[in-house]
Amino acid sequence: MILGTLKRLSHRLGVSPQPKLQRLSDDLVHAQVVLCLCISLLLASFIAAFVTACKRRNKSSLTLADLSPYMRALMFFIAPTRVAWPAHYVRAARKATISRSKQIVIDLNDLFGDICAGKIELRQPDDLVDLLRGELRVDGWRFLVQVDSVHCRHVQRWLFAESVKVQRIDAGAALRPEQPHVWTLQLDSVPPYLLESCLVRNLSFRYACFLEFTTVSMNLTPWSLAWILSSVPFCPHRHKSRCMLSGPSTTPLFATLHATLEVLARANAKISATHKMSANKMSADARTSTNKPDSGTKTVHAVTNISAAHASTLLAQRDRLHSDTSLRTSYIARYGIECWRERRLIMAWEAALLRAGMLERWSVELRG
Ligand SMILES: *[C@@H]1O[C@H](CO)[C@@H](O)[C@H](O)[C@H]1NC(C)=O
Ligand SMILES: CC(=O)N[C@H]1CO[C@H](CO)[C@@H](O)[C@@H]1O
Repeated sequence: MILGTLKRLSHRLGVSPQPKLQRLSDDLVHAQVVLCLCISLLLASFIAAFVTACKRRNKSSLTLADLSPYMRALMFFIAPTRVAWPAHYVRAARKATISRSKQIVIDLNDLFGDICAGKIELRQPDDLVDLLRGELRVDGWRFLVQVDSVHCRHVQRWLFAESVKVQRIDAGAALRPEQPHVWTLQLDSVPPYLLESCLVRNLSFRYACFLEFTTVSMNLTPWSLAWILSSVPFCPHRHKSRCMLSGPSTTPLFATLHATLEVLARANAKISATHKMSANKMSADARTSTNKPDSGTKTVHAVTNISAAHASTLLAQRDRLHSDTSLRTSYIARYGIECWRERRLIMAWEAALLRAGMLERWSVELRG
């Protein structure tokens, strides 16, 4: 524009533009042409890229052969029970293949839902140990478990509801099969604020007994992914409330060995105090009695980490539920096949958590 005005001005003045000015205008025109060329080249390459992207998307036509490395790795962990995989596995395979992430992301809810519905099966419950540790790798593919925010909110809501609910003591007690005169008290479903009174009442009468309970490992931070995965056996699940005798319990999520032993010490002190009182009364009533009344308190004889043994017990029960025909038939008749599948999965899950060190099972041996 400036050049144009200059030219017009010089024309009107009857002077030809100076050669220097002429060269300047030529250079400018040259630069403009180069710029135009650059822009059109850029545009062209953009269009080309867009078209290829579109083509690739149209061709979500990744062939089965393209997906097969993913599917082969996935098949190592789970097996479809029907001819076709549920659609979301194929979608995930496509996504991972396009992004070349080499990751197989397993959604917790999908996994439980598909197994309960009988669409897929675990190949080896043992693989859950590595999966939960985040160490399951097949052919360079890494398996990850994912928990969505909906599941976390469910757990939060359940914890809150349990914390305001008035609970009853539900201490399961059973004779030990290997020592038929010794009792084991299962503390997992005793709410923390009732634990002390439960121990006072139950221990006063028993000479020797074992306390057993599960805790989440101290190494896990509450609400971390590992913690949420560890809470699965205790949370209410699809069919769990119907098919479990003891029902879901929040106690193991916050119990620690240390805190439980402290409560035990307080319970012991109370038992000892009541015994002293009754002993005093007795000796006042009958001074002739020479029998020294027993103090009633218990001493901790041993504290044992029984995680590995408990995991084996769970796996054995899981196998029995599968291979013992009469047990299987009656279980399925009573609770339904989906519940049966879920129960077996949760047993395998809990055993894997114990073996991965995410849950711990403790046994405290008490002697009078
Ligand atoms: C308890 O035993 C399990 C399995 O043997 C082990 O992974 C875990 O680290 C042990 N926990 C403690 C606190 O010793
Ligand atoms: C086995 C046993 O005696 N369990 C008892 C423990 O204490 C609670 C609370 O009193 C009882 O309900 C259980 O029966």
